[in-house]
Amino acid sequence: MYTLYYSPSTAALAPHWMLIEIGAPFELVLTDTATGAHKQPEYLKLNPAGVVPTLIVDGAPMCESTAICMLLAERHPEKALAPAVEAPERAAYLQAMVYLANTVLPAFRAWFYPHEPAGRDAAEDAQAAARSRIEAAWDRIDAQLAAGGPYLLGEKLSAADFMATMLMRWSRNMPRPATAWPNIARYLGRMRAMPSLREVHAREGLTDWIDG
Ligand SMILES: N[C@@H](CCC(=O)N[C@@H](CS)C(=O)NCC(=O)O)C(=O)O
Repeated sequence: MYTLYYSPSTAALAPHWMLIEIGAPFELVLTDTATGAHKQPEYLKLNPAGVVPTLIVDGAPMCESTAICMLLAERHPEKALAPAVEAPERAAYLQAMVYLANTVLPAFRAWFYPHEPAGRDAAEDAQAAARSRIEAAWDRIDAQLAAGGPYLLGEKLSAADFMATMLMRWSRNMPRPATAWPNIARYLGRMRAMPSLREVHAREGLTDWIDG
């Protein structure tokens, strides 16, 4: 049994979606970032950075959306959402997860919280820089999909697709959303056809983007 602390449409979406896809029993606890619930002392004991998501695994809190997705894939190997250690796709999988966590996700953090990198006076420049980093990521992923889709790792769906789709969704109101890249648009058409993605939208009360 897992417990996921989440707020709608945030970095909790990929772990939430994976839990549904896996079919694991879990409890969902709304930690609404709009009301500051993620900064309350009780929650900070679980997640000292005061961000969502947090997953309780066997009674212990775990933070970082990408790591949570990797752990869920490992704990439910029957769902084959991560290549085995000896599989040829393993290196590409690790590379994709770290790239999404280390390059793409922080660029979105700077896009949505542009005062963080260098203060409010530099927010406009920080957001412009974040936008170009995000678009560079779409260039790279679009080329990767063109070279060998239909999923990020090729033939097999993996946890990387849950993270990537969540991040692509976050670009929906940007000047050039990820869907402006043709191979990504085709990829998202396939991901949007997954019933579990529709289900996580419904459970989080999200009505935009899922239908294109
Ligand atoms: N690296 C963290 C980032 C989490 C994060 O930035 N979450 C955002 C929502 S997407 C949040 O909690 N924002 C509220 C805040 O920072 O006050 C992860 O991947 O879990």
